[in-house]
Amino acid sequence: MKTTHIEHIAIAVKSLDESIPFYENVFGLKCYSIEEVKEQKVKTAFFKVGQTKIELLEATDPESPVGKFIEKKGEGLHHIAFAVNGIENALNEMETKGVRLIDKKPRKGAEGLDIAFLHPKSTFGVLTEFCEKK
Ligand code: CMX
Repeated sequence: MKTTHIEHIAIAVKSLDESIPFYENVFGLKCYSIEEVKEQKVKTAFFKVGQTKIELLEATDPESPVGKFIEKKGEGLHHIAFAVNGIENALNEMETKGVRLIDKKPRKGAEGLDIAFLHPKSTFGVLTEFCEKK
């Protein structure tokens, strides 16, 4: 498996309307895209820092993964996403190595990327995503 870089770091927030101005006015970053990912019941906002993106996540439903996360843990770091070459092979390799997969097959995520999640219980407590731009 070939991991090329950190594609994004995702932060769960209660409100994009509150957090976007903070990232722009306090950290001096520019939000270049806001996108709803209906399947994940989430609204996303993206910022670029070099090659890596910051993704802010606001739940559109309290029963969604991000809604439940905020209810349980509050706002904060939600997941880290690695860009990989050959996402299907990477998932097969993870399964062979005993890593618990949330997604056995890649699906479409924000920005049209193929994405798949690994369960935080088998990655030292960090929800981990693989991404590939096809
Ligand atoms: N990071 C670390 N641990 C997490 C976590 C996260 N983001 N979300 C949940 N957990 C922990 C829970 O705290 C819980 O731990 P304990 O049992 O020690 O309390 C454990 O994982 C299982 O949690 P759960 O409540 O039983 O299960 P959930 O129904 O909350 O599901 C998870 C957890 C990770 C399987 C689910 O959130 C998921 O499928 N995530 C992948 C999809 C996703 O996160 N989508 C949103 C982002 C989409 C995008 O970026 O486009």
